[in-house]
Amino acid sequence: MKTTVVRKATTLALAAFAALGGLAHAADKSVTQPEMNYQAGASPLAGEPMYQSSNPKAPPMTQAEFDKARNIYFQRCAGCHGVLRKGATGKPLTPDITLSKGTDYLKVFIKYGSPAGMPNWGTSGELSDDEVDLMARYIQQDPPQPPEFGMADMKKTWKVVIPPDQRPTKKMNNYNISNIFSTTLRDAGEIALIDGDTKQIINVIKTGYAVHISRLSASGRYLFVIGRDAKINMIDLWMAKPDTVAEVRVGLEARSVDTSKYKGYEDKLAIAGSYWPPQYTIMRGDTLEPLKIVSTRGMTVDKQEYHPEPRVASIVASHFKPEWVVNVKETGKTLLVDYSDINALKTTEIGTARFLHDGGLDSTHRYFMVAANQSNKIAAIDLKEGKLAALIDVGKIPHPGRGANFVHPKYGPVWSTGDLGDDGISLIGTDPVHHKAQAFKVVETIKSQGGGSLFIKSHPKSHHLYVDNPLNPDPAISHTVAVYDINNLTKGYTVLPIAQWAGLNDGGAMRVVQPEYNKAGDEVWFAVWSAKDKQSAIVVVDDKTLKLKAVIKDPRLITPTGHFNVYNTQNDIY
Ligand code: DHE
Repeated sequence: MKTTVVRKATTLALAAFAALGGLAHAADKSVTQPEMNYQAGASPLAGEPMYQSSNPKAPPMTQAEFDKARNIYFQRCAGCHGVLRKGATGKPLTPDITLSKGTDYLKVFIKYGSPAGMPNWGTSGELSDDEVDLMARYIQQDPPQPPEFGMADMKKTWKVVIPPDQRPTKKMNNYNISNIFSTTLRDAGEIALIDGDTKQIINVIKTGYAVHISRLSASGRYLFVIGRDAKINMIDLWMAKPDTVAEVRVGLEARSVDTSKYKGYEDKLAIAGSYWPPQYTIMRGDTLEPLKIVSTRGMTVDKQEYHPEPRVASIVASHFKPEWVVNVKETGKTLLVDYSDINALKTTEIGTARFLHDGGLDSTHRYFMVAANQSNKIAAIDLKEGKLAALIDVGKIPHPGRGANFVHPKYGPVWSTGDLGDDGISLIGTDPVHHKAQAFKVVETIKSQGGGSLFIKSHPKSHHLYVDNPLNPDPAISHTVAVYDINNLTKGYTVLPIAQWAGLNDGGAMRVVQPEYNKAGDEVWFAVWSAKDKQSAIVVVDDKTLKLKAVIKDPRLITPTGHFNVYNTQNDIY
């Protein structure tokens, strides 16, 4: 199948915005429906068998009713309220709280929602009255617990497709592999490897369910991809046609993976964090053989209370020490895991803030800047000293992806994040040597097009800053991207009509997601993300002229979301 590369903009009237699901009542809530959908993504745990414990005080439920409710819970509710209903970004829903409220009260809450952000599941039409009643009874039962996933389970899923001694000893293809892009094809459970030079698809590779992120080994040879179902694919970019050489599942639900990048440990080890069970797993870097599993269950940073399911959010490899930075969401702890001797594992536990999510390194790679999203804070971790440099208050629900680094004309080097919950972009000083007064402070807040921003990007060779807004309810915003001239930030932004440039006209949602530069830093790629049964595309913009450079369309590009340039991801350039 041949990839179509359209080299000029096609004119198109913007297709009607396909509702992301129940927007109608979002306006009167502090959290918009798309934002809620983002937090409450379907969990792969819905399909896991779980034990039904019958609490004699709870309203009766048949096994069939319980199973149906459990399924709905894991599809809609677990993302916010937690697998064990102990509360995450949503309130706890354990029987000690819900039984005293009673079925009628809970039904009203589920049907109409709350101003604090609980969606109106009934009045939005997402759940019928019978389902609302079912869920009100379900949350009064003891929460069923999904199974654990230990070494024996991992070993059963571990597969070395091509052992290291049968792999190529040199690059066997003519691709410029440092400019390949790995594009997430979310709902297909695949990634597309796209040649950044020719814009042709090299291979489409089957991965885990709703695959989430891609990361590179230190050498840039191996690509690691993790699905929401915690399946990792290790892909060898030296093969004549790059493909999977090893795979393993490290749990039942996960989001993060990385490898050892410190000098002397390049490509030796890999690490993945899971949402369920709450743990991280260290693996061999050439085969994914699981070596060690560490639980993250423990006490929260603020109230010092036990939390049974602290999920592992972002992980990044330090360039300063043989360490990984592991961010534990519900306890609000950042762990510096020293991998120099995994049999005598040394961990530095830094108390940061609850609800740690995504983040990235500053331009010197010394500081890891991580969003504690529902705490409206960024934590700056000093990877050289192994301590917290600062906790910085920012706007509502910061969501940086890995953030964007650039040199502010007045305040020097800054790292920046957009927000999901408001229209601010926070620029944070990161140079304590030459700009001490500004270090780890918000030096300026600029305005974005609106809330619903997920990703922001710049490049050392560019003077542009790109900010997306895929979860903004206004299609005029979610279909476009804002570009700033970093030398003239007060001038405001230029809007690029990315979805229109894609030339799609089948009424898809066309959310424009995640700016990503090529290796040279002279073009920027965007996903135009529509539903599984609609056409999507990748749009490439010329960074100098801000004009359309190419559109990549192909029937295999199903629900593209994130895309990761090999060189920039390998070297943490953003
Ligand atoms: Fe993500 C990164 C979790 C929904 C696209 N996402 C991350 C990271 C975490 C995370 C913990 C950081 C990984 C790291 O750096 O090691 N994401 C979650 C969720 O829990 C959440 C809210 C709900 C869910 O059910 O998964 C969620 N994420 C989404 C989406 O809906 C997005 C927009 C589309 C998709 O593909 O699912 C999405 N998340 C991404 C992308 C990154 C990411 C593209 C990597 C950003 C980067 O620049 O590295």
